[in-house]
Amino acid sequence: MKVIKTAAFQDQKPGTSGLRKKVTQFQIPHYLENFVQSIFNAIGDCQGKLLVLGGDGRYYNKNAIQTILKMAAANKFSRVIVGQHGLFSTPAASHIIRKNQAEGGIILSASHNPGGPNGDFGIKYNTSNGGPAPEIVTEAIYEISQNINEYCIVDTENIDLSQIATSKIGEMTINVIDSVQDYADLMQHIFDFSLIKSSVKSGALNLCFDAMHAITGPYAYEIFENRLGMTNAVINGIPLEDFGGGHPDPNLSHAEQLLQTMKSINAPDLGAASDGDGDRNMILGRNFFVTPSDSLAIIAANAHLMREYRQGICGIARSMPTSRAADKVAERMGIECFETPTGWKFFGNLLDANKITICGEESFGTGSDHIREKDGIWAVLFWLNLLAIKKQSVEDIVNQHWKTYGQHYYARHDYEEIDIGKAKDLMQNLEESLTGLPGKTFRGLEIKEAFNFSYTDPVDASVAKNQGIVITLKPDSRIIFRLSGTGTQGATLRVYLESYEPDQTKQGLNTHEVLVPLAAIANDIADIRQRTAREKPSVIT
Ligand code: VG1
Ligand code: CO
Repeated sequence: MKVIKTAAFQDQKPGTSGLRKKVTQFQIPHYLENFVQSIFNAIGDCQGKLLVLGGDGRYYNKNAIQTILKMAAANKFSRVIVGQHGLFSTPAASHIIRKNQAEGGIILSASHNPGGPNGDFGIKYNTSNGGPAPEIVTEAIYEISQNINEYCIVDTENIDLSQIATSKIGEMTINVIDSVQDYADLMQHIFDFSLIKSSVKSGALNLCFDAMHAITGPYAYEIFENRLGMTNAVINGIPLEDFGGGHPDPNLSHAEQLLQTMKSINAPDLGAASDGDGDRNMILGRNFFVTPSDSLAIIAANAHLMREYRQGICGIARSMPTSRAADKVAERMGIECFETPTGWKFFGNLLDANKITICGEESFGTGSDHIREKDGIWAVLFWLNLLAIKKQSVEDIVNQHWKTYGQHYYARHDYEEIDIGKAKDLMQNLEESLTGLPGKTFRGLEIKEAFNFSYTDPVDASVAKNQGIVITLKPDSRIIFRLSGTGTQGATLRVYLESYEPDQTKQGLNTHEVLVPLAAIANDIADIRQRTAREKPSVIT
């Protein structure tokens, strides 16, 4: 074992979901090691403990895995469970941590950010409940990283991760396990595979799943093709270190091929895609897009039809910028709907305390209490199971939902890679204007409230401040502004627009057109174009 002297880096502050930086940054000597040692120091005594380790297979995954294994041995972990080839999707890692009652897990991923030598890399620590470390833990890691001056590592050969086998570094056992099996079994336990299978067999149900050359490929082949018999359901299923040069973000801008398929004459009943690390999902019907916020609400409204949730759900949670479609479902069910800050880490306490069963975010994330991460394939299976039960099209299911609950027109406008100083000024300016806004009318719509969202966790009373600027307008619209916490270049301004429409005759219109006035008001209030020097958003989802 070697103790290596190091100098601290001052920029290792985890964001919305772990530490994300350019690969080139992680390649700076000691950069990765410093952060990993900071995680281990935050855990405290690692002696005798079990760690789960895996990543989404992006460029630098292989190098980082070897380093972390050698550091885990030096820090006296008794055992590490690693996915074969160093791979785990984020939801699979969450499940493995829970199933094996591990101390925690390290997930290597920058999720939906592009990969490759010039792309992004990331590292995230999950605690024993299988969920992303809460802020109190990420803050502790960050603090340690700012003063770290040494780390420990065992000087040894690289470990062979290509075979399912058990090996050792000194005293520490390394179990290389199948990355897919346990997760696929969990899915089979939750959903009615025989029902889905018989619908598929009768020709009444088919799927196109776009793995975007990311981690879900192997999971999708095993679950959709092998276990459910959906031949040729998976496209872009071979994981690549640079995701084939693409942007592994399942949305209308990046899942081009899938979109074309869903617009074609032979479109399957369900189209879906997942992101780099497999926790996101996009749901499409034939020539029809389901907003993630609607998907969350529909999943919540229909959960009781699934075997796993047949007792009903105990509560729902959504992140603040997510549309309030889920709130309408909760209201009718007489259960609570919690509004949390952006990021899955805020759902953990609610799930652990049995306050919620279903949760989700507008950013293509849905999940339940089966694990402590959002889960892309779970969401696709939910929809498959729902289609098999309802024998209706995706579009009909959504239309019916709107008739019952009303429609929340919704879009997110992202201004990516803008100047950090300008982005901060914009937010600062907005913040300062808040008190003067209520009562004012913009383009015929009166502002009701204007505030900076802060959250008090109902379980441990921890407080998260400055989580985004919320503007509510009469009769029932919202505009939300926040800066992204996952980007690695400049700043990304996210503007979320939502307008509620209970009138059935005004539902199903073109979302973009319906939201034009709100987008204009957002610009009036925040002076976006002027301040960002951008004519329009870089991405609309
Ligand atoms: C984004 C999304 C957020 C999500 C996070 C991690 O964060 O908005 O809802 O939880 O990514 O998802 P931000 O701070 O950039 O808005 V993933 O699939 O990238 O781990
Ligand atoms: Co992700």
